[in-house]
Amino acid sequence: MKFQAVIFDLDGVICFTDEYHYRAWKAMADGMGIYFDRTINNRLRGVSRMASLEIVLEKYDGPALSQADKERLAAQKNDIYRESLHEMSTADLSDEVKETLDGLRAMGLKLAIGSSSKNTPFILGQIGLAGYFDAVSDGNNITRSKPDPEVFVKAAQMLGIAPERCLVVEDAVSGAEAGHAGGMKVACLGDAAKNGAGDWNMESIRELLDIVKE
Ligand code: B16
Ligand code: MG
Repeated sequence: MKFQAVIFDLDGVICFTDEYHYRAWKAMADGMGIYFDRTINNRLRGVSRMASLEIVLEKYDGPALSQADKERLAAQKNDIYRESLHEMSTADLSDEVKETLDGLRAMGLKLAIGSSSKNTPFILGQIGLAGYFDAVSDGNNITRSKPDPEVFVKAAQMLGIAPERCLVVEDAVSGAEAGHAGGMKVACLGDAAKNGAGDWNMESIRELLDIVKE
C-alpha cells in the first residue's frame, strides 16, 4: 500500500464543532459590538484561536487592544465554547466515521490526529475516542497554525512514518495547504473538497477505504 498512516483533522472531519465555534465567537463579538457572521466564521476553520481572534477583530474599530485584552477575549470565547462541548457525547461520533476508522486500522494503517485545537483531548474524550489514536498532534504541541505544516509533520514524527507515506484528511483549505506543505497527499471533505483543495475531494469519508488502496 502507498500509505502507512492517515492523519485526521478533528473539527469538520471526525466530528462537527463548527456551530459551537460560531455561537461562541458570535457571543464574544456581540458583547464587544463587533459585526460577525457565518461567512467570517468560515474563515476560522482550521485557524488557531489567537489567529481566529485577529480575523474577528478586523471588524473592530474601538480603542486599541493590548495583548492582555486579546487574551481575555480569546479566553472568554473559549469558556463559552468549552461549556457547549459538554453537550457532545458518543452520539456525535457517526457510524460512518467510526466504521471508516476501524476499517483503515484493520488494513494495518496507523491513525493519528492533526488538529489546531487545544481542546482536542477534551473533544476526543466526549465522543468516546480517548486513547483510540496512535498519535495526537494538536494545538497544545505546535507554535505555528495551519497552513504551516507543523501539526502534521509532528504527527508523522510521533508515528515514525515518512511524510510521503502519510495521507492527511482535511475540511479546511488552510489544512489542505498545510498537508501539502508537509509533503503529504491530502483527501478533502466539506468546504475544502468544494474548493478542490485535495488530491482527492470526497463526498463521504468512507471513500478513504478505497483511496488508500490505489
Ligand atoms: P481551539 P481543526 C480548529 O480545529 C478549528 O477548525 C478552528 O475553528 C479553531 O479555531 C481551532 O481548531 C482552534 O481551536 O480554540 O479549540 O484551540 O479543524 O484543526 O481540528
Ligand atoms: Mg477542520
